[in-house]
Amino acid sequence: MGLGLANTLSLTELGWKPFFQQQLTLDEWEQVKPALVTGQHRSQLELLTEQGKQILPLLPDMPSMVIGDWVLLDDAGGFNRLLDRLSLFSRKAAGSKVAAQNIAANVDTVFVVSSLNSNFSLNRIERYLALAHEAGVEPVVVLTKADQCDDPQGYVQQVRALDNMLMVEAVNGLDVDSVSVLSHWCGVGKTVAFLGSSGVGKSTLINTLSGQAEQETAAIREQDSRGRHTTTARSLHFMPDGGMLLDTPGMRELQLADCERGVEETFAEVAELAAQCRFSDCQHQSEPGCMIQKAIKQGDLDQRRLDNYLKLLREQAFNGATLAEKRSKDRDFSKMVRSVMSEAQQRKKGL
Ligand SMILES: Nc1nc2c(ncn2[C@@H]2O[C@H](COP(=O)(O)OP(=O)(O)OP(=O)(O)O)[C@@H](O)[C@H]2O)c(=O)[nH]1
Ligand SMILES: [Mg+2]
Ligand SMILES: [Zn+2]
Repeated sequence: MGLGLANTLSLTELGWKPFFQQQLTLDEWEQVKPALVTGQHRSQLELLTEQGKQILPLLPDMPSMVIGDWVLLDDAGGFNRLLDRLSLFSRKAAGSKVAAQNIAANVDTVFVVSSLNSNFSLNRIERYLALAHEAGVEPVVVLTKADQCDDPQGYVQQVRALDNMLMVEAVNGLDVDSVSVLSHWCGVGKTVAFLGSSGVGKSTLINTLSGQAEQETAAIREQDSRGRHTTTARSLHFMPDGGMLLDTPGMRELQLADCERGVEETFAEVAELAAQCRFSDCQHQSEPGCMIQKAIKQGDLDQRRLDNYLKLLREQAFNGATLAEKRSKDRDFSKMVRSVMSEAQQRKKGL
């Protein structure tokens, strides 16, 4: 984290907004101190208040907190409570683990970073867009390594064709002038999260935008254009003129869970067509009166986009159901533990 300025930042510069202020009573405002979560470790959080850095040891009865969260501290610097969030990014934890994983809270903009090499994928970009829309955060698609690509504008057009309201920029992440098109989103008190696969140049962008070589970066593998997971933890960086940049490790797999609204919003024109199909349970394959198949035949909709829409809808529903089942099993288990314990207590008391 950029230490230089961080010690003297005001609450507004740290991203404090009326939405958070409104959650405090007048008494609280006099007695407690707001603190921003800037780093996460297994047993403690790094916080930043107007007075500077502070460590908060984690205790079992605290709620789960994530970078970008605002918490209130009491006089002694102890945890008082977590404030409601403006936005929250979460995904299904990687691998076979059945759990939701929070990525960041209270982010203003997400840069969906993708490089202009053989690793470019519209399907993957749509996946990240669904996550951003679900979180209620404005996405900007940032296409890196424009300097290594023959036709960056061709790719910009491809991404823009997904949604003509979408913001898309092609940049050379190593060049200060080139990345200046992104500074619009990185103003005072604003937080931008960088999401994307390993090796696409998230940390490189953060170094160039913040004018510091804070984050380690590493060359990608030649044969498949993929990165080596150089960044291993999320971290918040401060820009010289204000603004916070959240670096994240490249995700090996981004699985969506409980993300229906985000998928529908990302594929708004497909969802609109689906609503006009003759049958309300249309599978959009070969049913008569299917408006989606009609649009594909007329060349108005890509088969790829339909396939990805259906895939992401199925995936988020499946993962959502798995998580719900796990939660209900956990609840049953803790209920059972509680009842066994109270039986044991009653036996002890000779009841
Ligand atoms: N030519 C060129 N190289 C770039 C650009 N952006 C990043 N690179 C290079 O790509 C490699 C990977 O960049 P990183 O910034 O480490 O990628 P990352 O997204 O942070 O990767 P992880 O930390 O593994 O998730 C480095 O060698 C960078 O110098 C760019 O716009 N142009
Ligand atoms: Mg990195
Ligand atoms: Zn249909």
